Amino acid sequence: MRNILLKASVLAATLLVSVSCCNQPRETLYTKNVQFPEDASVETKIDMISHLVPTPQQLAWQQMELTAFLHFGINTFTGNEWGSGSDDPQLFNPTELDCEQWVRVLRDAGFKMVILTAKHHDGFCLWPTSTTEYSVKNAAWRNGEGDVVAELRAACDKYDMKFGLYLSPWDCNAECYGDSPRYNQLYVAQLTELLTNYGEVHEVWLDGACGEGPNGRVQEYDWNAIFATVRRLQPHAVTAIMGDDVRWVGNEGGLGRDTEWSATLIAPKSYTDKMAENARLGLNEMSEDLGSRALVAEASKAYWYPSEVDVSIRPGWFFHPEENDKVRSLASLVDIYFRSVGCNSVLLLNIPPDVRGLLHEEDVKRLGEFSEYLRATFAQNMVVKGDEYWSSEVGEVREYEVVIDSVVNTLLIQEDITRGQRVEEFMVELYCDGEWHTVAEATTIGYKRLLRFEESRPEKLRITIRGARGVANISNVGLYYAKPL
Ligand code: FUL
Repeated sequence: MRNILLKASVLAATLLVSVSCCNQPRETLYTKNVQFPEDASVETKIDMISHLVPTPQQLAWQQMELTAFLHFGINTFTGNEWGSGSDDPQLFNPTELDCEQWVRVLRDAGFKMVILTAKHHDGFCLWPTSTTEYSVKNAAWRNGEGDVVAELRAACDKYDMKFGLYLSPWDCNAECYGDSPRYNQLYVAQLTELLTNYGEVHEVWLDGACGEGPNGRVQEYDWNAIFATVRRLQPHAVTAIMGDDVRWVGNEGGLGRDTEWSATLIAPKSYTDKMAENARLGLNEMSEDLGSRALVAEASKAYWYPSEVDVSIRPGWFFHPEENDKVRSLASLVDIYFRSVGCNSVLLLNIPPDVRGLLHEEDVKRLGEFSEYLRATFAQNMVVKGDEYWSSEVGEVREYEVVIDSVVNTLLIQEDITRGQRVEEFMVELYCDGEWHTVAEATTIGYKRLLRFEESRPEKLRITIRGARGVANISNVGLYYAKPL
């Protein structure tokens, strides 16, 4: 009997799958980038960009939502933001370094990954590299026997935290900086050490800062060799900023765009042969519009290049004791969350360890408040069946029941980006006191969109997809109450 029942349920499941397959014609998806045919019409290009999807690692990265940045190095001990490369390495001497404290605090606050400045622009290396003497090997700390990268790695393993690295291309200490081939070799050797000896690395963060070497020589980076090294040694890592998986949002103030396309027309800066096309389209990371129909019409190629919002919890990136009373308020952190995670971006929040080698009490306290606020806000979705998948034609409207007597002021909506980012415009209405009220009108959704509005006690919610590139796939809709701060 059990066997017959089992067979019957397997058959039913198979039929269901095939029915939904028959209903939906097979779609061709383009992973990470798509080249438009030369003679493609605007409609064809729009259709193609609507089928542009992330790689599995870009998707996993987006789903993490919260990453912590850890600026720590010689600057922590000199008070500088940008070191000159000539500070005595002996100065690096945290008295109570405890990477487990960092990771425990960050994990409890909801962060899924940490990124450490293994080397900042000053060139000081937090691991005992064989490529330079300017490292922890020559620090007072543990008589030169320490390795911050290894300690953080071990802490991440212990607390199940993903691990990422920042390795500044600009290096004020390296004597060969500006002697391009020699420095490129040194840089690739440093990357090789980091990506070989410290387990799995999930994000490699390479910024675009580029100073002059000794005698005014300008360094030309060999991005092809650099990214080939990352792909070879850590094929599952995403590469950020100069890399082609994760895009800098364009400011350091925590401000994502209202209209934030992950399916963009901007080529990553390390694609040097594409810079003429960026210039022709008038695009840089700061441009307001990176994905409109007008740009699609002009472009020859599109990129899945989602935004990361990097911002510090303090005025500086590195720890400065005089900023202990300038840690961002809870209201500021929450605003940043709504403007980053709530605007189709990942939040990369910097929390710099102090001279003891600990996350400072003020920052720890604020992170606790932040995570408690998010937990309380998003504890219960007040929309009934908000996670029912909805494939919507343009102009379609969907009504949802709301849990009786709930007071709400925040909408959450998500697109299934594994089928592309498509929504261009949508409207949110609430049914209260016998009438529909428009509470929000917005443009893009992407992985996640959060919208705040006045406190209401609705019976029903209505979403209208006013504009989209083909069928929009909405995977989740929610209503919540975010306590005003
Ligand atoms: C920039 C650097 O110049 C800053 O010091 C900081 O590291 C920031 C995250 O990236 O390019």
